[in-house]
Amino acid sequence: MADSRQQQSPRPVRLAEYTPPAHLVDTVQLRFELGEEWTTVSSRLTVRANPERIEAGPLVLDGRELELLEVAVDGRPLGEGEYALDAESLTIPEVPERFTLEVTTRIRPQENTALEGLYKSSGTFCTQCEPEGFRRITYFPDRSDVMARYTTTIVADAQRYPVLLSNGNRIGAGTLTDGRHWVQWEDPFPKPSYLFALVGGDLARVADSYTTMSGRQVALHIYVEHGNEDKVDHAMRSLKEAMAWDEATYGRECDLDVYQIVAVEDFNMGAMENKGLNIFNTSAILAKPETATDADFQRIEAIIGHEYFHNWSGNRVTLRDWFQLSLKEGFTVFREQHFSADRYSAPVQRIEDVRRLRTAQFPEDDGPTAHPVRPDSYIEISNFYTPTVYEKGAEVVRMMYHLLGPEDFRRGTDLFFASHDGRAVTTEDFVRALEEASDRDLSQFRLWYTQAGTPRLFVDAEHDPGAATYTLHVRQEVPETPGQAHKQPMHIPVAVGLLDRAGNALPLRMEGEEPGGTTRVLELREAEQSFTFTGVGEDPVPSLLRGFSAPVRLEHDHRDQDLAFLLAHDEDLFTRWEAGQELACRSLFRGVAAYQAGDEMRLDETLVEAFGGLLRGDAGDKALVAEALTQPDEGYLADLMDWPVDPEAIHQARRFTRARLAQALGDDFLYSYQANQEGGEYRPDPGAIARRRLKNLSLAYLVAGGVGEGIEAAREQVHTATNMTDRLGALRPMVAEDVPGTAESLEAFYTQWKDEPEVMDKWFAIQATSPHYGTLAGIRRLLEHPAFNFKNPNKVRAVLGAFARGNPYRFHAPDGEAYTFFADQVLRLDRINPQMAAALARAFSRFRRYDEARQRLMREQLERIRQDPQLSRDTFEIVTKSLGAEENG
Ligand code: B3K
Ligand code: ZN
Repeated sequence: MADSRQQQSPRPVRLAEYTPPAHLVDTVQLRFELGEEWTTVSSRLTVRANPERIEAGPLVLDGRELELLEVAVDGRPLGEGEYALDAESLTIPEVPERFTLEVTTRIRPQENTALEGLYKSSGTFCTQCEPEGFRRITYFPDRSDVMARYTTTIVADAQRYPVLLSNGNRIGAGTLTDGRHWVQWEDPFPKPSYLFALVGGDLARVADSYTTMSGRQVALHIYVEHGNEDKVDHAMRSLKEAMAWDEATYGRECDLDVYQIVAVEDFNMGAMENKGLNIFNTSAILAKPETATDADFQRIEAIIGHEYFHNWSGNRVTLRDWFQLSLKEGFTVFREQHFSADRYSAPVQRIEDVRRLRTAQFPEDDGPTAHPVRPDSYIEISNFYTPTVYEKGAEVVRMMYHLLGPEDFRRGTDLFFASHDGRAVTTEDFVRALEEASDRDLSQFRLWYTQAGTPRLFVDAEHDPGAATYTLHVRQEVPETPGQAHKQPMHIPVAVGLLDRAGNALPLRMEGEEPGGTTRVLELREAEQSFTFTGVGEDPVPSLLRGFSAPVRLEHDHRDQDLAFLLAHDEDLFTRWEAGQELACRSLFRGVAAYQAGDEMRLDETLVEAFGGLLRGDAGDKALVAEALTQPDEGYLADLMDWPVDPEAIHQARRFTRARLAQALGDDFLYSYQANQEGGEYRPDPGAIARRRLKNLSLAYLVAGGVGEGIEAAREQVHTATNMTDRLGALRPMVAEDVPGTAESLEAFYTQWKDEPEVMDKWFAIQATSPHYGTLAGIRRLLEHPAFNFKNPNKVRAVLGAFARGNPYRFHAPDGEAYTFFADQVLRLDRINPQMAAALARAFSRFRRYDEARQRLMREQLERIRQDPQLSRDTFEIVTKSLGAEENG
């Protein structure tokens, strides 16, 4: 069975056991004969012993689920006794110093549902090789520190597969007499096997071009299914923006003659940065106003940018081994976030980055699968494409950016790219380049790569009116995480400011220093440290962790009034938002306590005033106002709640608060709804996006509050909307509240959009996350719906992923039936797509955060999954780690 784990437990791979490859490969010639029953892959490699190794020893190649047809060394086919095969490798004991190796294998892409290696997505052949998919195509040293030059010939039926693509430049093509044709590609850049890509299908091409800063022409080709040509304008524009941004910001120029992107419907993640041939999930590329929301437009631009930026951070300079994954991912996410901040609003971008970090990474860092940004070991590397490696990794790079300042950071990245171009390196090489370029000592800072767990900061303030000093006492604690009991104090940049009682920012001065600006970065290095500001006559309000200067959990006992004050006055827009969220969380937790005690829930006046002030104020940045008015979600509240998490009380308190706020501020929400209407053509520019956001947020509140005019407006808007942002902006709150007319609107929406898979994903997700439609019975119905497809990851994410993550109230229903059902789905999916199954299984990993009854129910399901004799390595790792931490206490 695909990927099945034999009875014994798989052995972890450890960073400490890294050794350079025994053999290097200089050139790879591949020939693919794509067929309906099978595909034949012939490879010809020039191999030599690695001079860095004293003795190369036998040649060991990785390979999984391959049918070996022939293997030859220097043209001589090997007999049976001359090589050894097992489930994961091909070993040739005796090989010369230098030789050519020829291998022919047969694979069945049309049966590949794991979507790793070569597979078919709606009739199109495509590949996904990162991290270890190439070994499902042919036998090869499938590791990122083996870099070679590839020439690829693809042969296929000319009618069915007119488009045949691979990395690099097209150097030849022809037709065969049997109705097949061939195309040959040559990639001039040496690359690791994980960046190999191939596509074969009947696709439409949209072409454009870009002139680089040195005047080179790069052809830009985006391939989509016929009929989707009208949905790539935005992606194409975004690509050109990204290319210009990387030139201006990092001095990085595109090194290709042709940059190709292909959209496929079945894809395990968003997109993949294969050299010169990106492959994208359709959901991460296709957009037109009628079918995509503002959020989709922004996400597409970010992902297009992300994959493009990898051309330097990842491809030109690649990874020595998979433990270094954050070298490319953390850095590239940071680059992507910076790009988006420059394109839209920097503070709003920061808020969104932090929200993602807190909802996905903080819980991971605080649970049984916690691991450092640079992990020490893994069972299945596919499980390590995590929020920690990506998002926390980006935070780590961001902290260095701010510690060094933009100029020195740029000098550092220039040095990094120049000294490691064409090589496979480590996070250590990156940090060292930044140090060399800046004269900063980052030795203690490196702990961010090796220590897991989110540091907690406790801040106490002391004002001495007599001496006119203000002292911040800061204490840090890094919590214990699996395998790391004792932690060292970290180097943490804490940006702070002080406000006087009129709301003015105070110029900051520390003992023996000239007065500086109004923001000061305190560099915390000890477990406990105090920082004293002088010339502070009146007791100020501290503004702490401005811009979220470090990925930590900060605790300071601001009074509610001080939070409202910061929300209204702070010059740092992130901190304003943060104060509003903290205020909202406090109010919500008072509601939780009341609900649990059976008392009446009450709405806090401070919150009503603060929110009313935001709505009525003439705050320039509407996007920021919308962010501030957005309630923290149930998952985030669960993460903040002391043991045991009570999903029901959280749900009820949040629902109550939302409805009461809407009632208390009904006129303001109605006014905001009307004032932010706009006619004219849809444009995804920052101003229009912000207005729609505020308008639809107001609408959602009104619907939640049962305000008649709001419900009417939503019913109307869902039909009359001319873009998907507004249509969903009305439908989503209707489905969340199940107001009269919802079922009809859902049906009408389905009829209108059933042929648009990306739109259907939204239709599924809003139901799966609704307390009314996302009940267990509702989820079962969605899985049986004709538009659902268990083999399509987008559909699985839209229903099962959305249910577990976005509907904790129903997922954690006390009878545990949803748990049993969900575990059934994990097991069913594990046979089809282990990566996706492992991702879903994470829904149970923090079961210890819940009450005894729910714990027992979830543990039972984890045990049941673990006992499956055919369980994949992917799911096995997640499930055993989840249970293991429980056993170890
Ligand atoms: N590098 C890919 C992720 C590959 C994940 C493989 N399971 C996409 C990205 O981060 O750009
Ligand atoms: Zn990436």
